[in-house]
Amino acid sequence: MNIIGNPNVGKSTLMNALVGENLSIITSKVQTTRHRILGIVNGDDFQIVYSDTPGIIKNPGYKLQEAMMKFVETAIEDADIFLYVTTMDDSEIHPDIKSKLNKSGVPIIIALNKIDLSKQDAVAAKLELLKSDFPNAEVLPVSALHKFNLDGIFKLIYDKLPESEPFYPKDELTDKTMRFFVSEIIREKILLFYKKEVPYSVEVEVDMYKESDDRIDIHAIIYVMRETQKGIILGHQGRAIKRLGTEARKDIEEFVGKHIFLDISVKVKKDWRENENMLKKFGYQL
Ligand SMILES: Nc1nc2c(ncn2[C@@H]2O[C@H](COP(=O)(O)OP(=O)(O)OP(=O)(O)O)[C@@H](O)[C@H]2O)c(=O)[nH]1
Ligand SMILES: [Mg+2]
Repeated sequence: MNIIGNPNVGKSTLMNALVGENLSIITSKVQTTRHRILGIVNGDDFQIVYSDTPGIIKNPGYKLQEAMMKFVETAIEDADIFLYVTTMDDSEIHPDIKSKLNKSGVPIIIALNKIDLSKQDAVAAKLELLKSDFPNAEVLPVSALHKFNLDGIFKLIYDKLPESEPFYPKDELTDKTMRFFVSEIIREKILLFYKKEVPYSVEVEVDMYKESDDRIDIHAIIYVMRETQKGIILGHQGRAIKRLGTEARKDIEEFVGKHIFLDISVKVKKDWRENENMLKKFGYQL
């Protein structure tokens, strides 16, 4: 059940709502999601493996973006159902993606998201257009944010699920580790609190995660590309990073349900976005 679409259309919001957990981070900025993140839902007689992906970047500008698009390519190849997400004001569907989906022979569901922002007439016209783009698809208006018509999406998916043994154990929620989710929560705060190119110049690594009975000690490293960006992340007298740490800690505590000690360092790693070894270390495939 692979979710794909252009940046910022609400793919992650939709996956989280369908899974019922905040697995993917969500912000109003494009390119929030950088990885492929699985969310697994189990019922008595079914297992749905949702796969959130980065938004499609038409012309990747650096290796990190190429690696993000690798995740999209893989998701196009291994889907047994597509959930293509778009909105009223979304840019054109990438022609290659459109033809790949249409030729795949795999069931396609199109979610026209954010319809809470639009008039009904306009929505109806857009649904018709989408039907002509994807003749074999089921097209559905939804609002991931307001949880409108998500049962409609679920029913369509359930009907189209292939017969198969479950891929994952029934108590598994995702394929990602706690370290990954902690680093994502920190990156979400960076997307929220810093402007312009800063969030796109940053990667977060959790290099220590030590759990004891009553608390978890975590150390994270924020990698930036330049010395000036380090100064911006730290802020005047370290105020910016203090706020970042406080807000991230609250969310991590909520996510893991335990008391957290969070320590964050900032390191300059010149042009890490182009560095294959660094990208591999951060979990990207090239
Ligand atoms: N009004 C409205 N806003 C929505 C809806 N769904 C998502 N959003 C908002 O759209 C923005 C982007 O949402 P995301 O879920 O991060 O979008 P995405 O497609 O995963 O974005 P990338 O990971 O950057 O490709 C956020 O500000 C969401 O709150 C919706 O149904 N209605
Ligand atoms: Mg996303």
